[in-house]
Amino acid sequence: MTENCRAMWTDLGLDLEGHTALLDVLGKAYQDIYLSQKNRPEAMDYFDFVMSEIHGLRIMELLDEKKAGRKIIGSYCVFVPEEIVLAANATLVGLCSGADFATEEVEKLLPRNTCALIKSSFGFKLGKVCPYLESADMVVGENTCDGKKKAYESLSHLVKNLYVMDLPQVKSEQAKALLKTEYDRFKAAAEHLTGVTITAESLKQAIRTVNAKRTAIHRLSSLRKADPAPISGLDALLANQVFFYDNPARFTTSVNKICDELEKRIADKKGVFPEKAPRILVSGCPQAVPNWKLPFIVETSGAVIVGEESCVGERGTRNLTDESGETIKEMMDAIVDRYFQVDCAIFTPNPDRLDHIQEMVTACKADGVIHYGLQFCQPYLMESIPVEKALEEKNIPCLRIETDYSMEDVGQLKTRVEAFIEQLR
Ligand code: BJ8
Repeated sequence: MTENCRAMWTDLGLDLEGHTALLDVLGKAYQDIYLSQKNRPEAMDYFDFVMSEIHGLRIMELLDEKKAGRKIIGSYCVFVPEEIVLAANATLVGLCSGADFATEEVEKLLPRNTCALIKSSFGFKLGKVCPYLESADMVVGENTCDGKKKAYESLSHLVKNLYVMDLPQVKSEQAKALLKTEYDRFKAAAEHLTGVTITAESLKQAIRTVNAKRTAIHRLSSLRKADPAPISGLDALLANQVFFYDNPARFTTSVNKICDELEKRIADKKGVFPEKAPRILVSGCPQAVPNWKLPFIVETSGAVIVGEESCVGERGTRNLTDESGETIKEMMDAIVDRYFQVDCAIFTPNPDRLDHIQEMVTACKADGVIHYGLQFCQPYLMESIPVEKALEEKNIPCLRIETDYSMEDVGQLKTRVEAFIEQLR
């Protein structure tokens, strides 16, 4: 840790002791989980570097952007449109985290039986350990699940620049009109924050930039269809996680570089796991950095994860925004069309998600599905039962797990995952 970083974190108001403890745990987990993998693509070096500097160089870059007049907007959900943020001359960063922190303090503000994702957002704020949150000029909360929307009421007392976006919960024309109204309101708020008026040119460029990011991820996903799998699920998940932090153009180049390497590996029939290793699709709640618990268990038990039906994965990146619009109105409509297809479990009914899971099983050539539900996440836990039923009807094995960010259940999970993998063999 350089002196420059320490000074930067102090200026941001971080608690240095707590932050150092967090980085130590993160560094150790990364070493044990990621760097211990064999036969990784060389291009993953870039992602190793990003992770080693995730609270260092990347934060310096963001602060440099701020000095140059750009604004930083933080978000907790894939419904916050990066296209609008970029077009308003701001940078979007993801704020969800995948580790428990300051739990005792958190439970003074939130019920114990709140999902780990929400609790960790509070923990990172209360413990003053997130430089992204502290750099953000605006933090966007969204009315999605009940847990999040009520939590933002409390978060508004801790984060002075919180902006709450309303979101529909059904897929009707009125609901789409609500999304449109909310995206127009967000566009105005982003313009107000940055002092920059979005133009047709800036919006078009922003749509292209975000589409390029998503297209690179699509390319990566389709290469994971190969057997033997050319990349581990852990590494692919990491790319999907870094999607929320990195400079968009650099991210796109880096993912494409991995893909170039994977194409060669596939041609040489080179994989990270032996041919015919059981292939698993993970479906359910988002897995934010450093929540690598499930893929680590799966991939140290002899199976490979070949896709993530998740917001840190396919659900977040599946659709592109139509680039053909010429006016701001046409492009804003295209953005609404694109995001309205996101099949988060907060929607009712939500049949598209069932279809998408089955489509992904076929596309990824998965042998089975693990439904990943965070404890106390009603939307995804509720949907896990119809998901399992629909898969069983098609003779696709499914394992439903419910867990949190702690390591207490690792042994028990490993036993269940190993038994499931045996069944797939
Ligand atoms: S679009 S999945 S990113 S809301 S795990 S907080 S649902 S209780 S994260 Fe999400 Fe947007 Fe939907 Fe995607 Fe609530 Fe469940 Fe917790 Fe969750």
